[in-house]
Amino acid sequence: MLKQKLTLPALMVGAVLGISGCQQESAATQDTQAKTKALTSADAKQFLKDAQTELEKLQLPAAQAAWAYATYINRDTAAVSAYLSEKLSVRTSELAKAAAKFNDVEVDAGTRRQLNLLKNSFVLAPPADPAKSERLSKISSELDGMYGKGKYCPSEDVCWSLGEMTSQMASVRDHEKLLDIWQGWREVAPPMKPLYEEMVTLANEGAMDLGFADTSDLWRGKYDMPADDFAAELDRNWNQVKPLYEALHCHVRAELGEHYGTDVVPQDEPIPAHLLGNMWAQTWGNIYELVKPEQEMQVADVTQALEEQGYDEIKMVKQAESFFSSLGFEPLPETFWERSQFSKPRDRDVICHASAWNLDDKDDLRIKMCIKKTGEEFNVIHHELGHNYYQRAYNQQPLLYRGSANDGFHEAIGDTIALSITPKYLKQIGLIDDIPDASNDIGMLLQVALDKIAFLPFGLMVDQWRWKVFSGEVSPEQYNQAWWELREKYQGVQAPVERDADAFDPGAKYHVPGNTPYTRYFLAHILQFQFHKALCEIAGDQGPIHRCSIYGSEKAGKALNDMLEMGMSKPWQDALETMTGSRQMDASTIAEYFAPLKDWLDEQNQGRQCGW
Ligand code: X8Z
Ligand code: ZN
Repeated sequence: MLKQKLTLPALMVGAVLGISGCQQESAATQDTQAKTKALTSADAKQFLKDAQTELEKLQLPAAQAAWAYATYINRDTAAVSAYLSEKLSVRTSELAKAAAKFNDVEVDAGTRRQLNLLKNSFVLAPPADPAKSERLSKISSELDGMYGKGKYCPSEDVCWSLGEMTSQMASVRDHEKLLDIWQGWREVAPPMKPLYEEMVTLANEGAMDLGFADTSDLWRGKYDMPADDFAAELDRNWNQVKPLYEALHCHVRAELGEHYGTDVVPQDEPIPAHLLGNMWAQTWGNIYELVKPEQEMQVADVTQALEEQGYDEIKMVKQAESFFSSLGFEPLPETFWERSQFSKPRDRDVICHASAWNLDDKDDLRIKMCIKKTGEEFNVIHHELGHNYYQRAYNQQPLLYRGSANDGFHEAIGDTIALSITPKYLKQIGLIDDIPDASNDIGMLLQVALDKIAFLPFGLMVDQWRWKVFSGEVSPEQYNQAWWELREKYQGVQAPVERDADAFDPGAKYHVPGNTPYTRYFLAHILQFQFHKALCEIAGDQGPIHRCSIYGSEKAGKALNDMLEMGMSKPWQDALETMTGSRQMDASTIAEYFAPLKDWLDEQNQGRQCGW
């Protein structure tokens, strides 16, 4: 993930955490002085300048402490990281409140935007009461650590990390074993539940202090449009792709029924969540072999190719870097290679969930991963580097503009590049020998759809749940039930066994204890196809978009960079228009990309009972 807490994203280091009572003078003093005379636009500009200088100083140590904690979870790194994040968070909140003094002052659009961004920058806003903001900071850091340290011990002398269980979920085909792993990992979550409840209350208090109705209102208010209009935009895009998702679901359920038996996979119910090749049933590409077309199809096996070509973790990252270089981006700095975490350390707990970091808003870029040598992880590496190149592209902007146009853009860049990992590209870099001809396209499209289309309803439902939790529509007693209702409604996936009364299954997904908003990934899965299409056109690719690779096109690279450099200086609609010519997020490119697959799925599904 983009460590959204770390860039102004950097402001959000503090956003999640908080300290109080910090006595920095500047803005507060100015406020008092300013009261005596009418405020002007020049005052607002000066206020923003001072605020950004001050926050910049608080960010670097907070980011360094957060890195130390994430790559070495222990008591001391937890304490230091929580402390420094809180300092930054509380100061940001004080400044955001002080910014309200300019509400009625006439200022230019850019100044107004920066004043608003200051207020909107939080993920979890700290309450004004110092004891409470300190508590919020500690809970947030503890939840992160609980997830990072999580493991499942099926017997006394065997314990599995999440990474090990992830590999098993991908490859094991015995449904009882899968169920054991699925349930075992979820034991990490019940102890999180009381902390999560407390956190929701504290964060809502912080949000209300800033003038938001609750944390959901804060989260939905970051999209350059009224919160309710944004929610409607999500629905509109989801409805555009739903027929394709439903067709994919129908086919996959039928094939799983063939494999496991219809007593395990009833044909008129949601699919049991442990059979889809992924711990959260969020991407299904790992069960391609179970659902592939009967007719023999040549589909590139990147995992196998990486192994055959002797790729190690570093070589995988270098290969991803060279894609960006081929577009005209500068190579990553030497410090990236020295300071990143590429592999899982053997001697300590770390947060393995992939993330990209920008510590100093200059050149201290890093990724933190526990890379496994698979095609799936090769894509994740591109995803993470997309964050790093974005961070570097906007580092000339003022602090408050150092972020992506909206958070979906940040998540979409690396994925856009990864859509260009087509057979044509794999041949160019020597990973495969032959490009399969068009008669194999259904195989390739199905493989991509199992990851990208299957993901969409998951990408949507996680925050549908959190928004209800933050707004109080779902109470703590209903947390788990509400989670599964949404899983069924959107994904057509169900819990494979009845869940215990104390189960807290949302806590077993990184972004919930990690407090990373999730709608961004839904947006990214729509946007990346729009970006890919636009860049393919700019690159002059003549073929169908699912076969296009922009590798080597400096023209496409320039167009991409023009958008990245804007950071969040303009509404996201402007950034989108710059590169694609459109001002709307729109799923019709997805329909175009997968059109041949949709026809094929509809054929397969004839006579089948679809839906749940
Ligand atoms: O968390 C991530 C990235 C880091 S921003 C690896 N993703 C989501 C997830 O793993 O749940 C990428 C796609 C969805
Ligand atoms: Zn990400």
